[in-house]
Order: sequence, then structure tokens, then C-alpha cells
Amino acid sequence: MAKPAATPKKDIAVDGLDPEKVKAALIDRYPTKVARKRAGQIIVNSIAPGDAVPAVQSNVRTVPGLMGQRGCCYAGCKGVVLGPTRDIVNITHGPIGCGYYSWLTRRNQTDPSTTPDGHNFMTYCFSTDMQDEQIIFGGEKKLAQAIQEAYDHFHPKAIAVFATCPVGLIGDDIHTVCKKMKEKLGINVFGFSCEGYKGVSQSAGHHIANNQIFKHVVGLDDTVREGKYKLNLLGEYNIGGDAFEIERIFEKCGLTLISTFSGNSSIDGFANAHTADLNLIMCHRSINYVAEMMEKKYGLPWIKVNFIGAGATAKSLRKIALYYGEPALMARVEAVIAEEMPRVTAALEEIRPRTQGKRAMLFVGGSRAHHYQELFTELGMTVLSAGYEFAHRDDYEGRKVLPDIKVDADSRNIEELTVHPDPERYRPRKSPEEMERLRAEGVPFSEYRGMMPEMAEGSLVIDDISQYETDAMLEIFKPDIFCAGIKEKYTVQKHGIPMKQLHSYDYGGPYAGFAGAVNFYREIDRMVNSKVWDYLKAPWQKNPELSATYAWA
Ligand code: CFM
Repeated sequence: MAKPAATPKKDIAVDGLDPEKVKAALIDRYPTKVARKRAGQIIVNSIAPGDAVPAVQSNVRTVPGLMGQRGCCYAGCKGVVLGPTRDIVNITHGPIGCGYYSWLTRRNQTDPSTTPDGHNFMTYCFSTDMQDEQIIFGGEKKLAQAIQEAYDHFHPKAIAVFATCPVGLIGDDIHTVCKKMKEKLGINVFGFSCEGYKGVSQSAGHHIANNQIFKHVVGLDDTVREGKYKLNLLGEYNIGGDAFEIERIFEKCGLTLISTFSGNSSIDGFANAHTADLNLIMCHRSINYVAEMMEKKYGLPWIKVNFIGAGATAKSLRKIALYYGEPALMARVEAVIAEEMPRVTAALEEIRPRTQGKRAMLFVGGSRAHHYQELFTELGMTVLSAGYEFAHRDDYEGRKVLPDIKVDADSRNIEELTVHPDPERYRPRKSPEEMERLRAEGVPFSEYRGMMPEMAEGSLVIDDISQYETDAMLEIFKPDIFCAGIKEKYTVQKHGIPMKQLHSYDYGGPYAGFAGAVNFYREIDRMVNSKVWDYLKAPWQKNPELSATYAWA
């Protein structure tokens, strides 16, 4: 594929400003080398026919010294992908800080009443609490003891072990320890070499998590559950109860959810996931690997969906119905949409006049900066700028650029599993002709268009934004709302601009599905129309000179 031009030639403006000039201002103060690197990561959006957009340098190391938003590989593996599964005892092998500071910080909710044993270990923090002694003489013995202790106390179905930076540095072989303990205890015990320093961000941890769950869990249980339309929901983590709302909608539509990776999930669902007939990918960045591997090994196809935004939810439901192709299901899905939409329309009629024309910026991990643009569009708001912390080019530009992505040393570090069709269990769910026909009808198998083709011309796409650039963007544009995470929240508010946390939802949510969309509209209305920001003036802005006296002489 021919590479699109890096800089658009068109005369475009964003919020009345020349975006190229804004870009120049953002990198103006950087040393030459840093400016050059950031110039490849700060892109003025421009869409050519065939959805061709400029390349965004992404999934590369953050420049040392720049304050970024990213997390580590361990965070992506233990926290993001495995964290929401309630019935695996997740042991952090490392110093206590890694476990303690990643404990209950993500708002992935769960409902233990849906599994018979009612296990829920998410509220516990399991750590081997490595000390100097283990760093010097090795921590394998202590890890085996920790696994035994966890087993004795809780009798879980599975125990997972997560390596932190020092474990990789001293060379503890967690996988052999896990194997031995698996034989000894007779339960599933498996490890993740997700040392924090691996890769350039938490994205590496997602990949490692996908690999190990696929190797050690998926396919262990062949029981075929009842249900006509069986599917898995991948990349939905039940933040603020999002998965509960999606489950509610699925149930109404008559869809049978075999497993979710991994919001409100149980390990039993993963083991059984290969028996479903369709994989839905919500967060492409964190979970596309397992969908690809399941397709190769078991033959179930995947489609990209989005349940953020009422319109996007309806569209996704229609795609699912089209895939199964049964008139009864299509009719039921239409009936559900017709039943759910009036409350959405009523809320928008009331709120939209107050939000119309307001301007937003979104800088979140690897999916939400894209997905949440749907909700802002529904509110009549403009997205001036957006970017991911750690996503890859395919999340920006679409999967069509996958063959063009250069694999660098950091990515080569992460294992790429070779997967073959299962001799007994590989079963294509649709024939190649059916797949072709469905594609033509609007079921885009294995496709993700990426964020940029859906953004306005001239909007600024910024990968791995730094705090310095954040401050500059706030000063230049003074948006009506800025979306990011807790690390950014208070600096943004100090600019007098409301800040919505799109990771944790600021203790709110759900924002997925129809009910979630209404929640979001109300929240954003409250935030962008609050008068409180006009009262925010620092003392030195009101009285530039403060008088003081010496307390002693
Ligand atoms: Fe996917 Fe996520 Fe996200 Fe992500 Fe995350 Fe998250 Fe996120 Mo925080 S899996 S990429 S690693 S949608 S924890 S639920 S909000 S950065 S945009």
C-alpha cells in the first residue's frame, strides 16, 4: 500500500487555528532530537480515499524526561486483562509495592453470584512480598510457599503468578514453579513473564496475558452450552458496570454470552470460550491477539463492535444479528432497539441544546479515545484532539496498515505464538462464500477501521501525549472538557477546565449501552455547564502582589 503523505496539503483549521501551527508550537521548545521524534507522533488528521490517513509513529519508547500517561507491562497483564477475573487467585511475585499499588485501583466490577461457588478473590491483594534475601538468593522457594498458602486458605480453581521487574532481573523461573505446583495441587497454576520493563507500555502486558490465557486456559472445557446465538465479548472489562449493561441488552436480544474477556468473568468462561460461534472485539488493542488465535485454532470469526454510544450500540447489535442471519433474531434486535431508544432520544432532546458546539479532547489508553467520540458526537460536541497512550498504528489508521508496521526490538521481545488448526476441534462457523456474502452485507470480519478515519479533518492526533503538551493544548484551545486519567485530573482542573476520567469514570458509570449513554450525557452536561470554573482564580491572579511581614528579625 502506498504511504499517505505525512502532511496534508489542504487548507484546514481546527477551532479556527491552523493545526500545523499548533503542532509547531507544541514541539517548539523541545531539543531537536526530541522535537523530531514527537513530530512523528503529533499528526494533523487528513483522510484520503480508501480511509488512507497519515502514519502515526506509535508503540515506541517514551522520551526519557517527558512526563507521560503510560503504565507498565505488569499493569497491562495483571491489572487490565487478568485483573477482572474473580475466581483466579492472582499472585504478584515481587516487592510488596507492585501488588499493593495495583490493588483495587481499577474499577472492574464483578458479580460472584453468577458462579455456583461464589468465589471472588478480587478484593484480596496477594503478593510474595520479596525481600533483599530473595533478590540475592532467589525467590522461587518463597513463590512456591505463597502458592501453597493461597491454596490452603482459599482452595481456588486456579492460581496465576505475575512477574515484576526484579523477578526478571534475578532470573526466577516462575513457569517451572507453577508447573510443579500445578502437579502437586491438581489445580491450574500458570505464570506470566510480564516484568514491568518489558515492551514500552502496558500494551506488551496485554499481549503476554492473551498468550498465556490462550495456552493455559482456552479450550480446556468442551461442554457445549445451550443457546442459539453463542458469542464471546472480548475486550470489555466492566469498568463502572459497563459489562452489566451489555449483558442486560444481550439477554433481552436472546444472545448467549459464553465468556467475557474479562469483565465480570470467571475462568470457566475462558475454558469454554472456543465453543461460541462468534467473537466480538470491543477493545481491539488489548485483546485482538486472542481473537486471532481462536480463529486459527477453532475457526470462530471475529468482528469489531462498540457499545459506547447509543447509535454505536444499535449498529453493533444489528451486525451481530446479520451474522447469525435469522429473521427471528433480527426482528428481536430491532424490537430491543425500538424499546431502548426513546429514553436516549428524550435525554438528548433535553441535553443537546446545552452541549451542542462544546469542544472536547480525549487522551486515554488504547480504545476509549476512539470509542467515546461517539458519545460526544451524539451530544453535538466537537472533538478537537485525541490520542492513545499506548495503542499501535492499526488502532489509529486501521488494520489495513498491519503489513506495513515495522517490528522493532521492543516488540520482538514479546512472544508471538504460532497457532495451528486444532485437528479435532477446528470448525469454520461459516463457509468462505457465506463469509464473503456477509462481508458485502455489512459484517466486517477481522476488520478495524481505526480512530483517524472517523475523526474530523484537521483535528490533532497525538500519541503518548506528554504533560507539557497537555498544558500547551489546554492553554491554546481552552476546551470545554478534557478526558484522561487520575494522573492528569488535577493539573487539568488547575487550568479551570473540567476533567472527566475515562479510565475510572470518576466513580460513575456505566457508560456503555443505552442506559450508559444517558448516564454519560447527564454527566457531561453537568460538567461542561458548571459555573464553578469561572470562580476559580488563584490568589496571585487576583492580587499579583502579596504583602507579608517577617515573623522575626
Ligand atoms: Fe482497552 Fe480498557 Fe482502553 Fe486498555 Fe487501560 Fe482501561 Fe484504558 Mo485505563 S483495556 S486499551 S489498558 S479500553 S485500564 S478498560 S481505561 S488505559 S482506554
